[in-house]
Amino acid sequence: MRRRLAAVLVLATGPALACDADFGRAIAAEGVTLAWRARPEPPPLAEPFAIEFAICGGRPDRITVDAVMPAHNHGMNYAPRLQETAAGRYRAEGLVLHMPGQWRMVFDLMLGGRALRLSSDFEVE
Ligand SMILES: [Cu+2]
Repeated sequence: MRRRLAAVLVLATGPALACDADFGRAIAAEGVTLAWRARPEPPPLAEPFAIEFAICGGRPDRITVDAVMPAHNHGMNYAPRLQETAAGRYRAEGLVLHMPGQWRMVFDLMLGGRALRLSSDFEVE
């Protein structure tokens, strides 16, 4: 069984954020928009990097962030750390993509008892 190395954040209730983030990569589903960017951008190969993201349209109770390679059915070898940096703004650090190819950033949100998965595919060279 594959180890789970996703970052998990459990949140107190608070205000939802207005959709004003210009983070470049956006995913929208079921009335929720998640905008994210890598730091540095694009995500590097085999070097630690961070992502910043903003969620609007709802405030999750719980967030899980993971990066996986769908073609190879594996994730990362390191567990990232996730924190809320401002209302509705988040930063995950310590992600490492150890192989070139197609990766998928996966955000699992719990929103008022509803599970929502948002994902975004990108290439790493
Ligand atoms: Cu792989």
